[in-house]
Amino acid sequence: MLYHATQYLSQGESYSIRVPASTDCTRNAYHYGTLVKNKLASTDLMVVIKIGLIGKTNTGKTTFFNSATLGTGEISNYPFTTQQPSIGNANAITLCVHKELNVQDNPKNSRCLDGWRFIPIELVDLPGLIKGAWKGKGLGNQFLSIAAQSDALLHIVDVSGGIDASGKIAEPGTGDPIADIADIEEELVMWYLKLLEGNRDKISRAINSGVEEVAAITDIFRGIGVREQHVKFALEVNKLLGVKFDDWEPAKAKDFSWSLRDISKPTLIVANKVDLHYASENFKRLREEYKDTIIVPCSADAELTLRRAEIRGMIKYLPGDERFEIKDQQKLNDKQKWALNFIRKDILGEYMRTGVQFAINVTVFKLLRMNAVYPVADTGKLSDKHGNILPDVYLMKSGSTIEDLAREIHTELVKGLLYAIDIRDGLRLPNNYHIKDRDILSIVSAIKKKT
Ligand SMILES: Nc1nc2c(ncn2[C@@H]2O[C@H](COP(=O)(O)OP(=O)(O)O)[C@@H](O)[C@H]2O)c(=O)[nH]1
Ligand SMILES: [Mg+2]
Repeated sequence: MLYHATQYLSQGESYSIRVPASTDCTRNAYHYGTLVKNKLASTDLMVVIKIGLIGKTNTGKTTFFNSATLGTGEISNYPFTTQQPSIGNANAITLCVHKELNVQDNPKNSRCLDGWRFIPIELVDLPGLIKGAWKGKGLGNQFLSIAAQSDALLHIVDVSGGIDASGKIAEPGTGDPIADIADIEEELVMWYLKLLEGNRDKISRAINSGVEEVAAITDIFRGIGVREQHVKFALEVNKLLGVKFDDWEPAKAKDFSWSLRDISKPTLIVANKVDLHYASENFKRLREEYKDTIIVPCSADAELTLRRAEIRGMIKYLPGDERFEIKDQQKLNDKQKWALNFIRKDILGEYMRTGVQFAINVTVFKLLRMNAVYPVADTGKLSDKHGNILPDVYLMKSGSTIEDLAREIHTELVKGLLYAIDIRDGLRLPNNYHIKDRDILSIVSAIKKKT
């Protein structure tokens, strides 16, 4: 049986996303990161995390993208099939601190729903990668370059084996998701290798003129998020430290590229289409094969169904939830009832959740090791200088300090930075204190108190 719930809840609607204009102006501010930055954040320096969706054609990337971005704003001119990358706004969701503090919040750079904070992130939907993309096939270079500029990647795979090796829809059970993952990985690694090999002379020249090897190699990859520590680590694991760059064997260069891709671009595998036959067997095989990788079982189609039903007022559902409530059974036709029942029993019952929101949360909080931190200016009211309570939440990488936070909020703030106050216990925290998840902090600066 081919389950396809969205068809029952989206009659008369095309796949292109047009969300009803919202009265909440912040909702319309989504679409591109610059917009998010300009309209949502109260500061000019907020970093928005970018997550790229990669995978073969027909694995469900666009369905994942549509479900994760539905309800977060309008995406204009959205094509039926993806010819070019689309950027949309999704959210990382974390328990809001307002309940613990027993206050009513006025979120500014995020939203708070039922006690959960929705923190904007960017999702990039890329067209399916084809074999030979690294050689420039099918606009391969452009797509790989956009993928490489993401902070992390979600590798979407059809875990039902419902596509063939070239990405054409096939009978579930006939395709091989494990080989599909390897094919896409190969494209990415080859692309890193191509950048390295294509710049051999440049790297050699730099090293010969006195630039350190690590710096010379990092320079080539800097535009795609590679940092010196990534290069150093990739050299180390391949025992290339101390080996002269000009003497690298081709096979070693490929191993190095593989490590560099792995280290610099955290990736999570999304085992999509768990609602189809053969998915659970393949999912087990996938887990065996990729023991060191986080794999999230997912039904993007089910998430799209639930979010659409939510928007139409049929059900009460928060993205990522383990349950939903039907508001009025009378208003549903038999097929809609059947679809929702199927999701409740076979997806939420089996896998706890549809996996879309979970995959995003795991990427942000586990893979990228982000901590959610709430800066406030007024330690008594827990507000900014305009009286908005718990207005902003920042995602800060694990290891970030008070000084990093001050810099993120405003460059001026860091100049006269004195210390921060931990709102929970009133303690003064030194500028090198490592921020923890859900910290609520007030930064004290001699120059100006900005937040
Ligand atoms: N059964 C099922 N079908 C899905 C799911 N996600 C996507 N599809 C279907 O797979 C096909 C390809 O999806 P699409 O999102 O366009 O894939 P893309 O080429 O990777 O962007 C479409 O017919 C989708 O409806 C899912 O979770 N379950
Ligand atoms: Mg697509």
